[in-house]
Amino acid sequence: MPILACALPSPFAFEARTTALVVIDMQRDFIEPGGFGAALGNDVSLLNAIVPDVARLLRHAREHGWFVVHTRESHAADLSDCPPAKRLRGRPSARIGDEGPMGRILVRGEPGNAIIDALVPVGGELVIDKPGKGAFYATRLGEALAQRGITHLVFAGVTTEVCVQTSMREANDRGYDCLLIEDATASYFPAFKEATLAMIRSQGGIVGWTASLSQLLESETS
Ligand code: TIU
Repeated sequence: MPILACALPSPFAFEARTTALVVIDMQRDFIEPGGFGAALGNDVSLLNAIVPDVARLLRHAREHGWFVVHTRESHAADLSDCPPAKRLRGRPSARIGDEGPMGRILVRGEPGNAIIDALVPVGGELVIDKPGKGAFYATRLGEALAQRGITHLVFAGVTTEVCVQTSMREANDRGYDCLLIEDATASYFPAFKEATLAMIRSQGGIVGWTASLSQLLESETS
């Protein structure tokens, strides 16, 4: 059984057959100019920087036979699953459902809503479309993990303090042991990323564990 001895706040042990990698929202809408993240006024280049590490993590999960899940934050074309409270929040340059350079912002099936080419899902992997920030809310993720006997979740993706943290907290409340890979997650606000990592592992791991990608890669080869 692999053990990440250096995980924080304590060693993290897991087995490949009961572990899933959950890659949160590595979509053009958040990572490329012209999408939802940019419409909110963010510098999307900060998110692009983690793509090589997320790709390495994905390769590792595939090689070791973990179940792999990808999520996409997305809404139906008629926006019936997008509450006005979400659509009308703030003063973005374009709102959810508006036409942008990559199609309609955050709408399922539009070019901008796709997972970036470098991290495209392969056969046998689960793709979850989620209307909220959390991966469990209004999705079939819980049932899919239960069906496979998954008990441990390894998280990556964007943004650390929004969809990653929300999903990890939802998973923690559902009884999963959760590990966040520090270099495979990013925020538009680096200070928020650091604060989130600290929150997760505080109080004895109140939300879960964190570890670097190299610590994970070493744990599997030793
Ligand atoms: N705005 C922001 O930081 N994030 C989101 O809206 N969604 C995700 O985190 N995926």
